Amino acid sequence: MKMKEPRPLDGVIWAIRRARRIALICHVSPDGDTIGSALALRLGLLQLNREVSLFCQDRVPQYLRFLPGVEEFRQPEEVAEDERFDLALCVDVSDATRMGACSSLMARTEHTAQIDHHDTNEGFCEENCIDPKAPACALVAYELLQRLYCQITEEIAICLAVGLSTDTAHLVYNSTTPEAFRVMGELVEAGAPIAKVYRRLYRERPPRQVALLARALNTLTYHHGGQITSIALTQQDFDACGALSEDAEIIANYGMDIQGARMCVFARENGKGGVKLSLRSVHPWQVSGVATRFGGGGHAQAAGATVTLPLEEAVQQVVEAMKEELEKDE
Ligand SMILES: [Mn+2]
Repeated sequence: MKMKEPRPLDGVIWAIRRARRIALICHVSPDGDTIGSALALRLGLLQLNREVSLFCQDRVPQYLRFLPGVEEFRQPEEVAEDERFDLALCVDVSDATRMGACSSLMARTEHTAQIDHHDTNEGFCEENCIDPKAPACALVAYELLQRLYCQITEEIAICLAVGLSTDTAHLVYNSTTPEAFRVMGELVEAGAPIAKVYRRLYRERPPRQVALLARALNTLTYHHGGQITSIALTQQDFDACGALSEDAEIIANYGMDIQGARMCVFARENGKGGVKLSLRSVHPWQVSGVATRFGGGGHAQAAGATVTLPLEEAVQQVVEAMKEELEKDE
């Protein structure tokens, strides 16, 4: 009899079945997908009477702190001297360096496994379930929880809905599969408050973030007949608003929301003498090549880099590079 191909999740399920103490690890600069998926897994694994620890190198951003269990997150340096784990399970971590300081936990653990959806993931754990077709890691987490016969409670549903919403911009990106809609439907059935998720993730903002956005829009500049736009914020802008670095995440897209814009750059002083660049483009134009020129990288339509140049100089150089990129196609 021919052996059936092992399902990609089988190895991860086996690793969980034989583990008692499990450490869930999120990626640096955490987003809703890594945090939501890990929180959902924690709740599911608690149903299976596992001891679960949650780790992330960076603090969970404010806008995700409404999620159940979020207060359980620890930074790797908070781990007790004698703490050991049977399994480290990485969640939405595209490569080992994306764990940041959490990689130190790997030395305290017997086995390693991961679930992820980045097609660049080369499988750095013993057991790897990587589904590049999944628009969010939350979809893989959902399947895993079902395969473990966990009950999808209202709390689990809200965590997974946040993960799925984050990576698909509430189910509107090109990557959104019919499966993603079906799963979101099931999560809503399980009690995920989809309107609340939408408001918390995309509408509601602290006043300091609105103040920063106002300053950002004041710097909006059109280049190359409006095909390129730029936004630039100084450290002084952040200080004046009492804004945090995470408050700037939403700004990059505004340069892209303008009719006729094909590429945009959002540049901000990073407080360490450098400038952080966020680049965006409208399909089919690509900014990954521009990012590479400045020592960065990323996706075709969303990329970034950090440079050591004065703010204005940085913007000028990126705009020049973008012009060259656009002229290639003309
Ligand atoms: Mn993700």
